[in-house]
Amino acid sequence: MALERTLSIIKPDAVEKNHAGAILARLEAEGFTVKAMKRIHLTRNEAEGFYEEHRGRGFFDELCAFMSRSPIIVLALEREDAVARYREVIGATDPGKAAEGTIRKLYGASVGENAAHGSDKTSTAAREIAYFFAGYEVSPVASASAS
Ligand code: DAT
Ligand code: MG
Repeated sequence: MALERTLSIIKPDAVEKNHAGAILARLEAEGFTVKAMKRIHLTRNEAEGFYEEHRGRGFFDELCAFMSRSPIIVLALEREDAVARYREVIGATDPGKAAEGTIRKLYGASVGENAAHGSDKTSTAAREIAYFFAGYEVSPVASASAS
């Protein structure tokens, strides 16, 4: 299996409830390495740009209002099979349907406020990492084992 990267967001609800540290510790315990990280407060336009693929869907306005209501923590994470493994660790989109022990089950309140974001495939991960991080902010892939 290939070493991959994925984009993780600890969403406003989880940051507001001071769950960011527990979530980061869990991700490290699951074998993810932090390649870039920052805390930012998105504007409404920035949230809409990130979720552009969902524009026009019924939950789009609610989603972008939520994602821009308070700060988030954004991470570029690396491990073997990172995209799929990360989505297993966060669990299903709806916390009510997420498996026991997953991050969304533990920390999410509803399908809208579900504590964490994860890229859905490697091509999406590359776009999402580039959306939040300039090249110099992310450890180069080629030297990943040395950094
Ligand atoms: P995921 O975040 O699991 O990739 P998604 O890409 O389908 O899920 O949707 C992006 C986010 O939009 C999701 O994390 C929460 C919100 N969302 C999705 N479906 C929703 C719904 N039916 N009602 C409210 N919010 C929803
Ligand atoms: Mg998605």
